[in-house]
Amino acid sequence: MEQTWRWYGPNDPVKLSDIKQAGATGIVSALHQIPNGEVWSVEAITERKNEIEEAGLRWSVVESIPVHENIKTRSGDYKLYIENYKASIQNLASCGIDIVCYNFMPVLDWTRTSLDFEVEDGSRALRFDTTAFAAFELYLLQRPGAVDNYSVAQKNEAKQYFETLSNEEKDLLVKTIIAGLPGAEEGYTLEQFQSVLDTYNEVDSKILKNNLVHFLKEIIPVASTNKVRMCIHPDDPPYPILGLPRVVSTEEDYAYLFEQVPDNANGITFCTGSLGVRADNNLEQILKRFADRVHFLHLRSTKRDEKGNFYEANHLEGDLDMYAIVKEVLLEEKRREQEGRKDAKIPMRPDHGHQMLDDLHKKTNPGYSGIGRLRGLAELRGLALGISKSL
Ligand code: CS2
Ligand code: MN
Repeated sequence: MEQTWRWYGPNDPVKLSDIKQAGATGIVSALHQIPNGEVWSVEAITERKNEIEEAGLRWSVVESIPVHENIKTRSGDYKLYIENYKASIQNLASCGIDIVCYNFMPVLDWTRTSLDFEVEDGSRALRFDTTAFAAFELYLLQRPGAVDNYSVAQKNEAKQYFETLSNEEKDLLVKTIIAGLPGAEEGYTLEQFQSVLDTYNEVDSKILKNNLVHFLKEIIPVASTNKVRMCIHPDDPPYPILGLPRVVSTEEDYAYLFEQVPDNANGITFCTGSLGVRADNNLEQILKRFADRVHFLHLRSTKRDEKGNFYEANHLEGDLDMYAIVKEVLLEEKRREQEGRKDAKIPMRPDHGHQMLDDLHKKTNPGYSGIGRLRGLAELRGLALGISKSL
């Protein structure tokens, strides 16, 4: 595996020199300053690339070129945005950057209800609490239709929880959910948020799936000709929320996308933390089935309970068997080597990490503090070394 690290660019509190000390060799980055839908110019790409290379690192993966909302709903200027997307892929290819991660989640990228959940050792993790989320949409957002998505018991529990919240806590919950986590390019106010949700009134999962396939049929041939591997990140959490459809959550979802657009440039960002939230997702099976199109790995773990709440666990703990996952990845890399594939080394990053030690007193990007990810990367690196010696 190529050890990589997500870097948000010059404003990231974690510097390229820190990343080097963490032992990563590859950088995962995006041009967050460019508004969604616009073309990434060769100049802007080159500037970022040079900065990374001057630090002795390599820009291995783009995460993400955001997909404009109009493409997801197939409305407005979606045709222009698709053309722009193709141009960005071509420009990246001309600069030698050939792996692009993206997602197709409506409105919100990854979603949590708490960014500072304290785990047993005193470090802080990101958490999704179903009751808090219900309280948000039932009583703060007051989304029409939300009442039909919950049982009487769930509504009562959400109401009780809501009544314990101070005004500051209410504001924080709203902010946590809709103000945009790092990597999500858009943040909203409550009013704006409801109006964006409304743009999906006519878009059910069948339509969203079609829109995704349509998008893939447009961009994958361009990626393929330019030798760029596209990798779609799964939904996080991997089930519908806010009455919005979700179409990249399960093995079947992926199977459908590859059946529709078989080119190997149509690949996966295998994010164990996202997929692992569903008890019915068999991660080892998904990985085995689609191994040859896993172009990028996000390794982390989550711990869920019977109510669907989950928090981000330490990388080698939680619900998933990281040993089995990493072993399967290393076997796939061996297969690729034997086939003479140039992409035998798959870029991997410790997806998120806990806020811990000195970082508890610093302003950090939620999930993307330095020390927690350093711990994650170190553990994963050791695990991989141990397994590879025994293969
Ligand atoms: C998140 C997302 O779980 C994750 O990786 O950090 O920001 C993710 O990177 C994007 O959804 C991928 O497009
Ligand atoms: Mn991820």
